[in-house]
Amino acid sequence: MKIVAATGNAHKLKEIREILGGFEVLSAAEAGFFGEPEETGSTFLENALIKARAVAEATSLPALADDSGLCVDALGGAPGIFSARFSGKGDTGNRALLLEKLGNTEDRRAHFCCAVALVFPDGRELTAEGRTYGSILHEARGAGGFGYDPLFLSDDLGMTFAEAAEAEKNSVSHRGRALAALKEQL
Ligand code: ITT
Repeated sequence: MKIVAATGNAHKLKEIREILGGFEVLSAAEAGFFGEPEETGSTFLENALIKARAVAEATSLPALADDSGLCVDALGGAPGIFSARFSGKGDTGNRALLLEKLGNTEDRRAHFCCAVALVFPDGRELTAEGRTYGSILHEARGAGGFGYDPLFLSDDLGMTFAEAAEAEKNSVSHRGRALAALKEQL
């Protein structure tokens, strides 16, 4: 089955392709979609549906969107759905702002959330969610992954997502778990 990944984030696309081995996953650009749907939802799931619906409608192909982010307990769940836009200065700025906001806070617990939506051109919709738990380090560790990965010490792996091999991260990540749940429905 051919699926279009409704994302402009190349790191997400790479992980989605690895996790969904067996499906042909086109990038949005490969499917001729260059828009950036506005994420006006108030939950990960609403935003995933907004992105997937826009791409399914424009390309007439099944479209898969991922809306995800980091929720930090001591920050009341922030940055949450605003994870990509937290500092306005990309991944490096986002990590710096997170460390600044946490300062020496002792409670460093956090989790990643991921909502995925698969929308078919005939209007059928499948959704699933995944979470993964860990804590925020005081400084970055590891060179892999993207976003907040170097600061996120995974409870499951005992290392940061940036220190983990790609397959290790995918086996316990919020994205891996959400897509596994979606695959079961398929
Ligand atoms: P699209 O909306 O085009 O898919 P985006 O990067 O804007 O791309 P989101 O709005 O879902 O996507 O924001 C996700 C942000 O959450 C991402 O930019 C990272 O900062 C963070 N994030 C999500 N999953 C992550 C992961 O596996 N590792 C590290 N950070 C992650």
